[in-house]
Amino acid sequence: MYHLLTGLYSQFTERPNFNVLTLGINNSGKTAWLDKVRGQVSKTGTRPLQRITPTVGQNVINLPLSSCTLHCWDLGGQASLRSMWTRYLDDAEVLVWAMDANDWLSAADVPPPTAQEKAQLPQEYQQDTGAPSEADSSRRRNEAWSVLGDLRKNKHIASLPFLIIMTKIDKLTPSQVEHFRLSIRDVMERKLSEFSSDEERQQQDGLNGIAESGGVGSGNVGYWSDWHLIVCSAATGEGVSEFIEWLHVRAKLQKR
Ligand SMILES: Nc1nc2c(ncn2[C@@H]2O[C@H](COP(=O)(O)OP(=O)(O)OP(=O)(O)O)[C@@H](O)[C@H]2O)c(=O)[nH]1
Ligand SMILES: [Mg+2]
Repeated sequence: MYHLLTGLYSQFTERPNFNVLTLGINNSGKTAWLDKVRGQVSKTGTRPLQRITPTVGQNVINLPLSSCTLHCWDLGGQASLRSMWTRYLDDAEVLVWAMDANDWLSAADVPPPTAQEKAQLPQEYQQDTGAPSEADSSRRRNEAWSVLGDLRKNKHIASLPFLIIMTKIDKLTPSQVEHFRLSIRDVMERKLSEFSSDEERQQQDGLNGIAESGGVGSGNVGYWSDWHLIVCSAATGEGVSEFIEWLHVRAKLQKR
């Protein structure tokens, strides 16, 4: 009887989990970001950024909120580890995709900082060597987008609410951040619509083929209509409230 009652009690009092799958290529800032969010939600400290090492395997971060627990999976993003992601896809209820904002500056037409603006940055970002070269950034942008395109082929993933986090904005000057905020959403909108156009084309090709063969077609055109973008920093905590709020609303919609 005691066990029955305690079982019933915990069934009615336990907060349901909302599974947040956090992915992105290596060095995109997933672990540092989730550590910052955890630190702010639980009001405990965070690890110094220099002590965050590449993830080999997975981290699980539970963020208890009023109506649910955000159960965040943070998986290693190195190329050799990405095949492991497939094990988590089916149980995901939202996809968070991390990218380093510094890799997207030229794509968002953000001008380089003036010498005066640069002098206001923390010492370690003032040398030119601190910023990634355009060749590196371009390679990482293409890699991130191609990996995301592969993920989108999974129909369950493509049907989920989708949150892009643009990390490490503390490395930018205030005017760069302002510029970035103004233009990056349009850049992403355009990039995401390219996925839809490709899929539409494929669906159309499929339908043409079907018309000839008499079969039934399928496609995932129009997915990721519920998407959002947050610019954030694990160094300053910028974006933490927006991140929690956006996820909490999605969790409440799904769990009611
Ligand atoms: N300045 C600054 N550095 C950051 C920030 N976030 C992460 N970093 C640094 O970037 C490096 C990579 O961050 P991680 O959080 O390990 O990146 P990850 O995406 O988890 O990488 P993998 O685990 O390899 O997939 C770390 O050494 C951090 O010190 C940030 O917001 N600001
Ligand atoms: Mg990591």
